[in-house]
Amino acid sequence: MNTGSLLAADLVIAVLAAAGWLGAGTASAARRRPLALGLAAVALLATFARAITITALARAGWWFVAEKALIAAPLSLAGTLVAGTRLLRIPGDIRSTAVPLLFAGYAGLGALLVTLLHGYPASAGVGLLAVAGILAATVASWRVLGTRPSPMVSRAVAVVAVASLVTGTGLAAPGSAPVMPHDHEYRDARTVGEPTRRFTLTAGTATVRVSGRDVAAWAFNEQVPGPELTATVGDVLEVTLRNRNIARGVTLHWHGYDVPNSQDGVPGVTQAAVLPGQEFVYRFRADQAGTYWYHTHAVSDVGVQKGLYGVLVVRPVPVTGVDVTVPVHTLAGQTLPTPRVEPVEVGEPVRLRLINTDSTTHRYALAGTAFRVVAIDGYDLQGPTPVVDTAVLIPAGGRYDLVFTAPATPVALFVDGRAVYSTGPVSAATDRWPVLDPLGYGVGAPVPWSRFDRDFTLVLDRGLDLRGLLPRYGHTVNGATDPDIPPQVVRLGDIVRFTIVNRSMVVHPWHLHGHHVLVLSRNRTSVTGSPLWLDSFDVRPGDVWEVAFRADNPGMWANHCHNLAHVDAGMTLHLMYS
Ligand SMILES: [Cu+2]
Repeated sequence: MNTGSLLAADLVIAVLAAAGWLGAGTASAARRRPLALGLAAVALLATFARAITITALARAGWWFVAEKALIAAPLSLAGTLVAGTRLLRIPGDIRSTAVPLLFAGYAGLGALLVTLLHGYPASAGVGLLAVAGILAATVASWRVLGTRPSPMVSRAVAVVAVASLVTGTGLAAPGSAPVMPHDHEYRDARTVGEPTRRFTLTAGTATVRVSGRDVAAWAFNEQVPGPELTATVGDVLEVTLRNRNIARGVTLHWHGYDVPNSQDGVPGVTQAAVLPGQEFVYRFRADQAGTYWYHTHAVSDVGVQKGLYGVLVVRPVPVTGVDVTVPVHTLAGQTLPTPRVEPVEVGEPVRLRLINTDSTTHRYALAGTAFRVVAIDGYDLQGPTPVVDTAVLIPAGGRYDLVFTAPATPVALFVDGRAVYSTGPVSAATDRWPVLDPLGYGVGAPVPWSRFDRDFTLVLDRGLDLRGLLPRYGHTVNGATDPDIPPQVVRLGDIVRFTIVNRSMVVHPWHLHGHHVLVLSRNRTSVTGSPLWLDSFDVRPGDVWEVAFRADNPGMWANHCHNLAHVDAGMTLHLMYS
């Protein structure tokens, strides 16, 4: 069982234990003796099973069990002891076990809420709050059931509950938010030389035709995707962004392209959002060949999804063969691009540049030919070998370049089972194909660094965010949401290592701006294949990724989940140079 499944199993068992104790308590209050004993037995079994899941999770890393070991385990133990000792005395009137059983239930429920609403890291304040809630609920049950404890017990419980509540809320209250030293003197990068390629992108609302139906979109130059920007290595690109009528503003972020910080297009960090009637000129040198894309970073959750994105391809010279870009996107429930058939001559080399511009992972399957994955996220792989009848999973924002030699028979590319590109009719059951693991593909090379100047751990989770006007259920990093996640500070030249841990139940496609990171390991297994320099990678539930990079691009960089709805719910922080 992998860690993600263990996290899910542990949650189910915790719910079962809490529900079992609460049900048993309610049943004994109603004098339903067999039901009460049955439910108590279920709860007891679930509690023992949880000892196993927590122990197994602890082996995957302390991040996965911190609050379970420090808060849930002691509470469960106390609940089980109180309820168990009372049950063992086999009372004549089962009703007298109601409050002890309910106490065990409140203890389980309290611990569960700590995991679901607070998560990582565990804190004494949250533990005390849970204790206060459990004691208050227990005292209330005593009163309701009329089986009052002795006045001394009552008084002791009240004192403990109030003390816990006071210290708990005190400790759980937000500290002062770290000051974000935003650099508002947006530097401009006119020093890269005279432009050799000029483009103008005008953002505006538009009606586009998708699968024969009119769809309201936001578009660059009234098309979704926006114009494909192409360049040759060495070109200087100048892209003028104009905003016709997108009220919430637009910017251009060059996803995966490690441009100077001032050209990175993150509103509030590297520039102000471009409002209707305004323009902003981006200029940078095309030094990296490969497959990239651009998109707005202003209210990106809405803007990208509605269509403010396009392809950026930088080619080395000379180019031979067929070169096709396939930017997959979901617009109004329809998958773009719509299927198309392209004639290709037999024996011709074909390169498919697959781009996932959505917020969730897509599964790509190339049927009818063997192929090689020659590049991921714009970086060439070493020694890619041919594979056949194998699918690839591309994370949100990620790119894979597939290369094959056109066979005499048709070839088709399926995305999540639907053909988006073909050279003729192909029927293939691709959904059972194995998935290529890039960490073991191609020829390996040693990691270029033996020591790391900075080490950061990012624990991804969910949690209740009480800092705004309305409480929201945020996606957290180390227990906080944007803008309260402390920035990561590095110096120019540092070798920086990130450990990224996902203890939530959903995938987080991680994306650091301005740098490609070298993957060191995933779940303690080192990379055995080609070095992987990524800018977008899926951290699945239970995953622990270790990645590293050289801090060689000064500035203030966004470091965030590329499920853009998660960014909206707080999952973004900054990497800054001191
Ligand atoms: Cu996410």
